[in-house]
Amino acid sequence: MKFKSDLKYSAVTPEATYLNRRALLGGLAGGAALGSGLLSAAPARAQDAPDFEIKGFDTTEAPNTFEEITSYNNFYEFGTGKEDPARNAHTLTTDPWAVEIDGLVDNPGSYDLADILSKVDIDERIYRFRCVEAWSMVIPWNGFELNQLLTLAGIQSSAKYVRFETLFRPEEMPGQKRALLDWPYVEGLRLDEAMHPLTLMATGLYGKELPNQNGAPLRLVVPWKYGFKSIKSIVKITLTDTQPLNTWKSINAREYGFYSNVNPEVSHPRWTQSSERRIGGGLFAKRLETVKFNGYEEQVGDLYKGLDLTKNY
Ligand SMILES: Nc1nc2c(c(=O)[nH]1)N[C@H]1C(S)=C(S)[C@@H](COP(=O)(O)O)O[C@H]1N2
Ligand SMILES: [Mo]
Repeated sequence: MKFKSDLKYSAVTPEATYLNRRALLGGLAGGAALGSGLLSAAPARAQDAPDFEIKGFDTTEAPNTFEEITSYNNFYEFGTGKEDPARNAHTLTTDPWAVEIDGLVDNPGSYDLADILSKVDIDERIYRFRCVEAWSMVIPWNGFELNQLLTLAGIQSSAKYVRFETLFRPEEMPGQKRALLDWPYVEGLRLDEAMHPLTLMATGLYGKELPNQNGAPLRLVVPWKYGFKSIKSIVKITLTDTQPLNTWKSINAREYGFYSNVNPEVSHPRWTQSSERRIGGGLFAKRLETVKFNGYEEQVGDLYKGLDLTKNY
């Protein structure tokens, strides 16, 4: 795998110092000024600083802990409880893994994950993550921009949307033995959303291999959209000219749309989307205000010029 920058310590340093070093490196020209005294300062919790900035690709907020990110999950293939995926997902075989790419591409076929990883640039991205259920986290992902993979596949000019499918393997995914959802889980993006540099194919977090409960070995991350758009354990990608029907919209189109951009102004029919609970904040933490496009309006607002976001929710 190639790394975009040579200032990547995450793979070789423990998580605690990684966070501090990364925060420091953001404000320094190089790594020379790193001192052990500075490194020992604990990062502030998000609740201490409800204001945030997006610098480059990263949010300035403190990430959630590895423990929080890997123990509170939505992955219905392993059960509907937040703790079910961490308990059950160890049964999933993630190696070997291949992704079938078909539809409106010049180079359709089965792409071996190891082969994909040898051709893309792995980056680190600290993204805000907002579930439609109104909880949120800050997650340091590792992964590559989806546009790199789609470019390898050769996008044909008639392609307008990208459809994604999760693995269907009920022997290893016990939730798929029940008719909870119409399996396999399906998601979709408009092609310009899929090509946006923020749209990530995650392969890891905190510099470690992606844990199964987070969608190993390959999952989508679209930080300005509700979490259900970020489909896990992807085995199929199809370029199409028609809008794909995503799983949650197929179940309840009144509550879950195709776009699902984070939007405090458009309530879910059963709850407000104007605020959110940051995981790890504790029982008495103040709810945070939800921000349009989850804080990424400057980067992605132009994609939706002229679109009625109330109708296209
Ligand atoms: N295949 C699949 N992908 C999925 C889901 C799922 O149940 N199955 N849940 C979605 C929802 S609702 C959310 S909020 C995120 C959760 O990601 P995380 O567990 O890594 O935080 O995954 C999304 N991707
Ligand atoms: Mo979600």
